[in-house]
Amino acid sequence: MLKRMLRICLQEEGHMKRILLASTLTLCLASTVAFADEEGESVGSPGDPGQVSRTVEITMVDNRFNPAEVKVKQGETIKFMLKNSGKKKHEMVIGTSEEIDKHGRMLKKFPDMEHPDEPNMITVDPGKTGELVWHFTKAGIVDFACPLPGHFKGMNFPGMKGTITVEAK
Ligand SMILES: [Cu+2]
Repeated sequence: MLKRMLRICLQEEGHMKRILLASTLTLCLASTVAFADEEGESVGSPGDPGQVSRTVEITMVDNRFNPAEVKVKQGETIKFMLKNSGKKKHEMVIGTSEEIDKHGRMLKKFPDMEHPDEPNMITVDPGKTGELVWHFTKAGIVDFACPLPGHFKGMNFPGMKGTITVEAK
């Protein structure tokens, strides 16, 4: 997984070179380490589409998720069906609040960045539906948000975000 994340980071670095931003690799490596650390800890891991326990539908509007609170059980693999009913592009990123905040800061710095989809996130264009499969391995609270600039200011502020409560087995 770390290898894959590094490869994605290097791809991102390729995009960045065009706009000559020397700080990118540092930023990118910082977020790679965060994701690797969290894997297997509180947020869970990318889900196997062949092992889906059930589907949860979430509608994205400008700018919130409906519902914004989801309950799952520990051990479940959930297929999130994200329907974008808004007029703007939206994302869903699953992670710890620190990771989501970091992702948001990066998007704020590089708003036009075309980043490849990572396993914990999905970008959905207006009128489209996207899928994100995630395996919830540990009981607790997992956060999600749309970190696009203007949609979200940080996990401690109101905005396009929600929580997934993972109930213990
Ligand atoms: Cu959004």
